[in-house]
Amino acid sequence: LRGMTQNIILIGAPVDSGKRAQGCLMGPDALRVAGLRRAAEELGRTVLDLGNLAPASLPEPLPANPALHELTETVGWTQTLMKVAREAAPEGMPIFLGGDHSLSLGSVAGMAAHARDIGRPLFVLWLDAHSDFHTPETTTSGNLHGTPVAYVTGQPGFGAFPGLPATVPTRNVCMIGLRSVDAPERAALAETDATLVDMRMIDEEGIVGPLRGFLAKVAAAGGLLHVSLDVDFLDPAIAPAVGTTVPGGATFREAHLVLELLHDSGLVGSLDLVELNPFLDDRGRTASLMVDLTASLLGRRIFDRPTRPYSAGSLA
Ligand code: HAR
Ligand code: MN
Ligand code: MN
Ligand code: MN
Repeated sequence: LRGMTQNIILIGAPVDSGKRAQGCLMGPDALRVAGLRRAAEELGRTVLDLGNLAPASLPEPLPANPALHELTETVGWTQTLMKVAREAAPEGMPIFLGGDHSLSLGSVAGMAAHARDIGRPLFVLWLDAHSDFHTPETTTSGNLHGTPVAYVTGQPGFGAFPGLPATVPTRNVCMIGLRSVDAPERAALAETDATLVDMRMIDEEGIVGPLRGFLAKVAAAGGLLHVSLDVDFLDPAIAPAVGTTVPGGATFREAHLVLELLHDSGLVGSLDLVELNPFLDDRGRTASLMVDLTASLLGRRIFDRPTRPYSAGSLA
């Protein structure tokens, strides 16, 4: 897999229904303006851009649920993205241009179906300040961008959403960058075997050790890896264009190193770029950073050098 020059399929998902503050609908176009296609082409990839999609319209709106913001539209997006992900993945590496993080309800569900289609287990790397492990029953904000990990791992309460062709076992999930986890999410996560890497662990052990340990697990299982990159994984000082800033995020170099190591692993099959709100940006710097991080994932580097091999359980 390493060095595979796989086609890139850009999938515009201007999802803005997953929370109240608006602006993520401009995300896909901001990422294009920031040069995503050119960055991929410079790295030798062939790029196909499917343009901006729209949510499926349901036969009739779902019964109003005052506890959940824009449920019908978010379910429509989930249907659309699940289908498009599954159809696109055999043709190349899908990159989902968000859009808020509720787009991952569909992108990850569709990639899990694809992984089952090709007989590999799907693993998910969640790069985010938040764990996004609420269910429609535990969320107090009603913002569905806080729920995708619970949905794709098959937690209860998602009856309004499409059935999952394949669920992702929680043991296949790794979250890195955590620093805002609500009490019900913490309680539910404690019952799982997901790998949880919070900022304190990063401060004490560095970001490389936990990442290498997870990649070793993915490689050993012959897995396919989906990466979901939320802008708020990054420190707000370098990435201001997000509605839910949380201080103390990943630095510029930590973030690039993660994406560089992911490239070298050869395991990544798909990527979400989510929560970019261009209305809040500072002369496009957050959009540009998201594009540069994607370039690191696609192999941009200063000098070629051998990467250290992963060994199962390695922590350094
Ligand atoms: N946990 C909070 C809630 O459910 C905040 C969720 C914010 N989520 C994102 N994506 N910004 O990570 O409302
Ligand atoms: Mn809304
Ligand atoms: Mn998120
Ligand atoms: Mn977040």
